[in-house]
Amino acid sequence: MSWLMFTLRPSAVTKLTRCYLSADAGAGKMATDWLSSAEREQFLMELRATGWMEVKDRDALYKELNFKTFNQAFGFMCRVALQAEKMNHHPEWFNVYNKVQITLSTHDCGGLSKKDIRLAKFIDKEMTPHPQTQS
Ligand code: H2B
Repeated sequence: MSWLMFTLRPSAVTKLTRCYLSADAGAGKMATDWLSSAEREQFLMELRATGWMEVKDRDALYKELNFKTFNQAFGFMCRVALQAEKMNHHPEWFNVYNKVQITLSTHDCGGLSKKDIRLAKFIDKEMTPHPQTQS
């Protein structure tokens, strides 16, 4: 592994390091965001089942969400934005009226990481109607 560090450009090494290990200062624990190929296949299978698609020519996930109203779309975006801030991991998204188009990828890694999976699953949970609102 050490030879790899000397053959890669410093910026690439920084990116790889940032991607592979992200220190969670609050809990003082080191968490790896790196996806193993087995984890990647499993998570992508789960997310495809809920409408996520892999982006062509880029290691990223894409999903299009339609809401009844702009208010519902924007309220959803507010909730996801708060979660993104909490995770320090942000979506690339576009909103027109009741439609939200979301792309997830980890810029520090140049591709998908566990953070994208976590945020995608949070988004899917936000889309599931809560029992008390099913009136
Ligand atoms: N969001 C995403 N999608 N990828 C990142 O690599 C990323 C991010 N990095 N949000 C964070 C912010 C980084 O730029 C800041 C400096 O911690």
